[in-house]
Formats: sequence, C-alpha cells, structure tokens
Amino acid sequence: MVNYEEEMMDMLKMLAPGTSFREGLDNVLRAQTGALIVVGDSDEILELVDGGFKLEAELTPARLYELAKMDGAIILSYDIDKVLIANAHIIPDSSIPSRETGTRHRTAERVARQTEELVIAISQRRDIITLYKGDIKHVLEDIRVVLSKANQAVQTLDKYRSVLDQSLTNLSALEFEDLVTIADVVTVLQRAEMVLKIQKEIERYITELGDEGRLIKMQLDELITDVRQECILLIRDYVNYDEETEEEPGAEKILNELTDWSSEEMLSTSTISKALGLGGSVNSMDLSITPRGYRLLRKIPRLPMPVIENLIEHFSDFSSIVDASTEELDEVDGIGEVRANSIKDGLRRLRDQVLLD
Ligand code: 3AT
Ligand code: 3AT
Ligand code: MN
Repeated sequence: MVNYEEEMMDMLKMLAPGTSFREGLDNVLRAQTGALIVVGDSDEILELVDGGFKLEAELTPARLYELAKMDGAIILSYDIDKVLIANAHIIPDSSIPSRETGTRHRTAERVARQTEELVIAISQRRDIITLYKGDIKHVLEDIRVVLSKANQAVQTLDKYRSVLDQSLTNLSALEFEDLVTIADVVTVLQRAEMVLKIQKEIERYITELGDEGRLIKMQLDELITDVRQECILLIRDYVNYDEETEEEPGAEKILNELTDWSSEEMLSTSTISKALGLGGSVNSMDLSITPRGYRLLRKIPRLPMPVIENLIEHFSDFSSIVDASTEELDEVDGIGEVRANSIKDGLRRLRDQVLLD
C-alpha cells in the first residue's frame, strides 16, 4: 500500500501544473484530439508496438500536441525528455482484463497492467486525462476541482487543529495536577492522528497542484507547526518500558505506526494504548499515569534538550520536578542557580497559563 501511494505521488509530481509535460497534456485536452501516451521504452514495451515511426525528438508541449493529432500511441523515454515513437499501434495481451470500453482506454489499461509502466490516455470527447500504472487508475482532475478540495481540507485541518490544541491544554492542566489517566493521553493522540492524516491528504493535493499549490502549502505549514514535535514529546512522556534494562523505544517509529497511510479508519483507543506499551484493555483506560515531563519542560524558554534529559533522569517524573526546590534542581548536571530559578519561574508561568485557558 505504501508503494501505491509513493508511485502515485511520483506520477502526480511529474504531471503537476507548471511542468512542461502537463502543459503539453493540457494542450492536447483542449485540442480534443485525444492521445495515448506510454512513458518508457523498455524492450517489454517495444515488443507490443506495431508500426509507427521513430522520432528521437526532444519532447516539447507543442510537439506533443502536434503528434497527438495523429492516430495511435506516442512512446516517450522514461525521463519524459524525448518522443521516441509516434503513430504506434500497440497490441497488449488481450487476455488481460480491462474495465474500459473504448479501444484507447482498454489498450492503456492493459499495457499498464502488462508492463507496470505509466500509460496516459487523453479522451477525445470526455475531456479527461486518465493515468494507468500497474493496477492503479487515476483520473487527473481539473485543477479548480483539486484546489477547492484542498481548500476544504485546509478548513477541516484548521478545525482539527483547534480541537487538538484544546485537548493538549487540558492534558497540560492534568499533568500539573498529576491527574492524568491513560484515556487522556490516548484521546490527545487520537486527535493528533486526525491532524497528521489530513496533513498527508493536503500534501498530496499540493503535489497534484504543482505551481498552483503554493498558497495551500503556506496555509498548511502554518497549521501544522509543532504538531509532530508535540506528539514525539508526548510519546516520550508516556511510553512504557523498563528503564533499567531497555532502551527507550523510538517515539518517531511509534508515531509513524499510528499515522500509517494505509490505515483508513481511526485507530481504536486500545491500539494506541498498546503502541505506547500501556496495555489495551478497556479497564486500563482509567488507570492514572505520570508523564516524564519532556513536553512541558520543552516549553520553558532557553532550556536545552540535554538539560531536560538530565532533569528527567534525575527526578524520573514531571511532578517531582515541579515539586523540587531550586536547591534540588541545582544538583542536576547542567543546572546552576540561575537556571534553577528560571526553571521554577518557567514552570510557574506555564502552570498559570495552562490553568487559565
Ligand atoms: P479513420 O480513417 O480515421 O476512420 P483509422 O484507420 O485511422 O480510421 P483510427 O485509429 O482513427 O483508424 O481508429 C478509428 C476507430 O476505429 C477507433 C476505434 O473505435 C476503432 N478501432 C480501431 N481499431 C480497432 C480494433 N482493433 N477493434 C475495434 N475497434 C477498433
Ligand atoms: P476516446 O475517449 O474516444 O478518446 P476510446 O477509449 O473510446 O477513446 P477509441 O476506440 O475511440 O478509444 O479510439 C480512439 C483512438 O485511440 C483511435 C486510435 O488513434 C487510438 N487507439 C486505440 N487503440 C489503440 C492501440 N491499440 N494502439 C494505438 N492507438 C490506439
Ligand atoms: Mn471513443
């Protein structure tokens, strides 16, 4: 499944608005001549070609348009730099199944299935560009349609993001009062998962939009700042492992598991809880749990990560750090009197801010 998405992204990138290939395809679409374009000139493909004439000419939008006026297929080099053959008749294995009805589209689908290469069919009458590769079929949508879908997704992301922020603030308050349950942590991760999923969807639109996607990209960047980082710190706060004998499990890897492309539905609470090593039974959801403190300590200005690591190693959890006196903080490597004070100060300020919200 991951493969499918990657190939799709590569194809969409190659065909995005702003590329000269897309300009050529759009010209053909407007001219209503239709076209059948095979990208790649492996022996396997050349064996399916009957007739046509060799060109070896540089591919330009104008040339693609002129050549599409002819019957038959156009064969391009893999890097879409050259037109190799035009007016080719292609004869794929007719036993390969096809859902299409017209001969152009049937041929395109069969060639793609037989050779695993990218084949593009531009319909003469239906005003659409269809991509085939292996078993993948994707209709290139009108850029205005993609733009409006992308805008809708950005609005959804905006909503999800504020829901996530709210639940993070809630969690912070609970962390200061040492009242967190597994369910609270899982809820935050579920909301983060929704944000990261829609981020991926928007990134795909951005790829498909090419030059037209710049504004969406800027909006996305703004809405997504820090989400990943917050999640990683959150996971490090709660992931369960034997600190004496085991290495800390990679938070990055756990996060990737939780936001895997292929999982269409939202992960269940028990799956998330299990991924953190916290057990998956319904009853365990109400168990209380203590954060190590990475996420909140990271919010204190000018407190470097290595010092945070030392703090957590020394005190082992967040509430002990909150309760520690400046003298006790002073004992930690990398912390002098000034920094001890600024940590106390920072925590106090953070607490006020969190409890106020
Ligand atoms: P025209 O002179 O343009 O009418 P042509 O020999 O140039 O004929 P085209 O490639 O333009 O042929 O194809 C025209 C249509 O003929 C397209 C398709 O609907 C039908 N056609 C072509 N080959 C086949 C085939 N093998 N089986 C069924 N229909 C076919
Ligand atoms: P349109 O949506 O009508 O453009 P279609 O899938 O209905 O496409 P047609 O049968 O109308 O396809 O054929 C249109 C042209 O496609 C005819 C010919 O130039 C080209 N074509 C069809 N089959 C092949 C083939 N096997 N090799 C090369 N060109 C082909
Ligand atoms: Mn037709």
